[in-house]
Formats: sequence, structure tokens, C-alpha cells
Amino acid sequence: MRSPLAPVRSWPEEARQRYRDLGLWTDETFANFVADRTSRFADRTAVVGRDADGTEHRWTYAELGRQADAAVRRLRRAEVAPGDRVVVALPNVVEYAAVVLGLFRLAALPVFALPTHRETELSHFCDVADAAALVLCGTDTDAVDLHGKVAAHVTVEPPTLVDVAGWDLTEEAAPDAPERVSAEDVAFLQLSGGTTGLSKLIPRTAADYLYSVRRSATICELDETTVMLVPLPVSHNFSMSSPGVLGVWHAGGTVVLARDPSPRTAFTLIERERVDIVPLVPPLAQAWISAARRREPDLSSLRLVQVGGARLSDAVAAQVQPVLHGRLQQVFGMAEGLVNYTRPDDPDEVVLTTQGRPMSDHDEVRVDDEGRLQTRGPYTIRGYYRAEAADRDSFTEDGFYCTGDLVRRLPSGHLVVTGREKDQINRGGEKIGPDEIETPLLAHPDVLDAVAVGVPDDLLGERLCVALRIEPGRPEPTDLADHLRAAGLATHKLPDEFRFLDALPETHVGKNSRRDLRRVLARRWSA
Ligand code: OOB
Repeated sequence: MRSPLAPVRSWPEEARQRYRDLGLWTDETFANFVADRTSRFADRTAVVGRDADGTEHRWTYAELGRQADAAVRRLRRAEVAPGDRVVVALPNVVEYAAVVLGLFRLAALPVFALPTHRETELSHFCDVADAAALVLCGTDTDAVDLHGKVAAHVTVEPPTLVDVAGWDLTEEAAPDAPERVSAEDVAFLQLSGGTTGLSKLIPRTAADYLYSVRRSATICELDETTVMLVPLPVSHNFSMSSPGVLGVWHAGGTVVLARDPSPRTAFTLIERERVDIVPLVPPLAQAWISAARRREPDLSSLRLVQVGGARLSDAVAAQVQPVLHGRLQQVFGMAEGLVNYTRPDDPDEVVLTTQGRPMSDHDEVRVDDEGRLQTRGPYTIRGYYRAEAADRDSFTEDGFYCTGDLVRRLPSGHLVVTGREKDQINRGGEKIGPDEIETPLLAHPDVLDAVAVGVPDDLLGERLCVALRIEPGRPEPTDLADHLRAAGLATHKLPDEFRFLDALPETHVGKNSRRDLRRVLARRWSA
């Protein structure tokens, strides 16, 4: 038996009532959402993409519903029950859609991990969520090996392995009755970017999340003719709900899953499927721009190129529309809630130089004299899942989330992101907590001290740099990346560079100073 879901800090009753009265929150659950859209849009194309074996599929909404039912049966066979948490760490394969909608049907709660996560992260999520199952793709990673490592790490009863690579997608399945849940119950757990310690889990409800999905779909003008390409990991909040795959399925459009984000794969799919909207992180936008200049693909179908996850430089912003054809939309969002968009009808100046304004008139945004951004609203959480210490640091008494971002607010309400006060590395949109890297490095026999920081980088915005102090007189270790890999760290967190210093800069109380270190490393690099 798995423990029941832990209590979460939810919106106070007064706010919930207000959001209901305003019609922002409805009683649509995710199970209702799946049942409704798969029948309403039955004959339209819901998903185009490859399965775990690389075979391409084109599923109608009706077929997607059948695949979700088949997934329910397989999950039940793996002893997943309503209310159970299930860690999903899949690449962009069609089985992803079946698993996630199946979990929603079953009223089990997905925990949205990334395919690059390894046992360090996966076992942490299993522990915090007391996960009943772990869903992996065995043609991508050695699922049995990874699951074994996770099982060896966890302190809870190990999760069951569900490997989608073995699934026969032609198998028939009869639907069974959807489970009864409330739209205001926690429906899934998203991941925060790590700051201190590993990612925290973010409890989201159908009421709050689907509000943000509907609002996003409206702002981005989605309808049944929408075709969205998803080159980023589909589980990321951006790809999932801003407006993401849920926004597209809400509106009856088509999701095209790209197995990899390369310009070659993406351009082929854009041309063939007549894609009209795509979410990108800044380094990817830059890579596509330079590839498009050389290859001149037919991108005439692109209507909206969304860029978010990290600060887009004004210089790159200016090249998006001329080269990629679609109008730029800047997206400044966070898995905790608040998402800002530039609007399709904003003046060019605003689209090119701001990170947008809140999607909802009911988003409350507070910017103090130092530029610190705090927010509260109908789809911004009031607390993390089972993380009371983090809650004390990240939420104010009156329920505002302290984003850790520094912004300037224009009279129009648009925000310009000017920096960050949270201790985090944003490597081209991937959020990494310094101690996620430092802690395993300190376990290396030759390492006396290690400090991870983000260093300015033309392509990534920030690259991950670790400064190390080693035993004097010892040779510089060459196995640090292997050491981190062996420690079970996500592959996207492997440092871009290791720098050996005789002394690490310290603050006046003798702690390592990240700020000074960043300055030293940036200076050395530019010299
Ligand atoms: C998105 O979500 P997360 O949770 O991975 O990261 C949130 C953080 C923000 O607090 C901010 O520090 C940074 O990522 N960020 C940006 C940005 N978009 C996100 N910083 C500067 N400019 C931007 N445009 O990254 C996310 C969630 C939903 C939609 C889009 C992105």
C-alpha cells in the first residue's frame, strides 16, 4: 500500500470561491478533459510522432482515447491504482501521450520527470512522491538497469517498472469507467528548477492548470487547425501547457512530437505537417536561425515562434521573424504558475524587448525596489509538495510566490527580466541547482572543494562551470565527468567546463562566494 497523497498548502477558501465565481476554475477534471476531447474531436488528428521503436504514428483523437485506455489496462496490471503517484521519464514518443492521458483517466498522478534524469533525480522523486511506478523507454535507456539503480536508492518501497518499449500499440482495449475525483484535487506533480537541493515537486490541480491552459490557448489563438511541433521535452511546463500539448488537445489541433530538436528533424516536420506554432528555448532558436540561413527550408506555415525558459537576447529576438517566418512570442513562465506572454498584436518593440505580461488579469504581480518579482493568482501554487522549509523561503505570509527573478515592469505591465537572485544556473533553459553538482563532486577523492556557477555564454546564455580546489601537488583529475555520471546525475547536468583554482573566492564570513567566482571566471574567460 502506498501512502495517501500528503496534504498540500492550497489556496485559501476565499480565493477558491472567488476563482470559481469568476468562472476561472471549473469542475472539469483531467479524466473529463480526456473523455470530452477524444470524443468531440474524434476524427481529427491528435498526435503525430514516433513510437519507442521509431515507427511513425498518426493518431486521431479517437485512437488516442483507445491508446489511453490500453495504457490504463497496462498500468493497472503494474498495480497502479487511483491516487498513486507515477514518475514518468519519457522522451518525445507517442506512448507518452497514451501514458499521461491513461494516468489522468485512472486518476493516478503523473510526476513529470525528464528523459535525461538518472537515479539521483528519479529516486528523489520516487521518495518524495512515494511513487508506485516508474515509466521509462527501454529503447532510449537501459530501463532495467536504471530502474534497478533507482530501486536500490529509494527509501520507500521500490516503484514497479513500466517500460513502454515493450508495448504492442495494436492491442485492443475497452474503456473502463473514469474514476471520480474533484477538479480541485491535486492531479499531478511538476518539477521546480533546483536551487538548494534537487527539484521540488509542484502540486497542480485540474482547476488551476486547465484555467492556464484555456487562457494560453486563447492568447496563442489555437483552434482545430493548429499544428504544434514539440521539439523540447514534452513534460516541461512550457511544452505541456503554455499553451503546449494540453492547449492543442483542448482546442482540437494536432501535436507533432519531434524525437530530437535538431533543425534537420524539425524543418522536415514543419514542412511536411505545415506546423504553425512551436515552443523553443533561446539556444535552440539561435541554432534554428543559423541553420535556416544556410538551408532555406520552407517555414511559411509558421505563424508563432514562442521563445522562453531563459532570457532571449534582444539581438536574437530581432532575427526570429525575418529568418523563421513566424511572429516571435516571448514566454516568461515558471512551473510554479505565473506565465507571461507577449501578445500577437503587441507592437514590435514590445515583442522584441520584453518577456511579456501575465496571461491573466487575475495574476497579482508585485515588484519591489530591488526588482524582485513576487506573484499570486489563480494558477500559481501556494506551497510545494512535502517541502516545508522551501515553502518558508519561497512563499510570503500572504501567499505570494517569490520567483527569485529580477524584473523591470513597464507602464503597460510588460516585464523585462533583468537578472536573478535565486541560486540557480539556467543553462539554456535547463535549471540546475549548484549543489546538485557540488555534492557529488565533493565525494571524489581528489576534490577538496567545488563550486558550480553559471558563466555567461553566447549560445547557452549561461554555461555550467565548476571551479575546483584539489590536493596541492596532485595531478588534476580527468575523470570528473565520469564520476558525475557514475554518481547517477542527469546527463543534462554534466558541467561544460572544470576550472582548477588554487583558492576559491570567499565571502567575509569565509563561505564560498559564488558572485565573486562568477566574476573571476568571466574575467579569465574573456581575457
Ligand atoms: C519555465 O519554467 P521553469 O520552472 O523551468 O523555470 C522558471 C524560471 C523563471 O523563474 C526564470 O528564472 C526563468 O525560468 N525563465 C526566464 C524566462 N522564462 C523562464 N528567464 C528569462 N526570460 C524568460 N523568457 O522555464 C517556463 C515555464 C512555462 C513557460 C515557459 C517557461
